[in-house]
Amino acid sequence: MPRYAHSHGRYPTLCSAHRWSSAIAGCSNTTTTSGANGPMRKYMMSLSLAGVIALTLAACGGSSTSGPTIITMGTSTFTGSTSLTIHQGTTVKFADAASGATHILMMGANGMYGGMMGAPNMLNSSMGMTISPGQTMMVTFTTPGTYHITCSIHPDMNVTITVR
Ligand SMILES: [Cu+2]
Repeated sequence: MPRYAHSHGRYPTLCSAHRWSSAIAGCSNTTTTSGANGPMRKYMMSLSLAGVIALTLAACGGSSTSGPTIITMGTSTFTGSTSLTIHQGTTVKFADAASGATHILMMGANGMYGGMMGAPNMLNSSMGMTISPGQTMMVTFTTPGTYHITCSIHPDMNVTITVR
């Protein structure tokens, strides 16, 4: 990705959103980073802004290969976060609660299919991805973009995944 794709320096609000999503995506968690690099962070303060940005990006990129992000669903709703930002190549776990209902997830919004270039194949069809109670499906997002996913059975189920 472009070196300054996240624009941490210029858009602090984007940065905090990014850090939040990074924790979910398995990016280096803030507590661990500050704990392990206490003296390092002090040193970073004296570096140029560009240097800090580069270090931040490096820290994030290095951990983007860890565990999958999880999207959970119950009987007729997504029960966890419905807006995620992940690094490209991240595998997202779609987990249906054992007490949940069958869901048919696909690209689109409000229960209506809407294909999107670059979306994972298993979601990019009006047939959708059927997920039964207790089932977990793994979907890898390889192409940057903003993807809207809905359930054709439950139009109120909408989740947005931003891939960077
Ligand atoms: Cu559903």
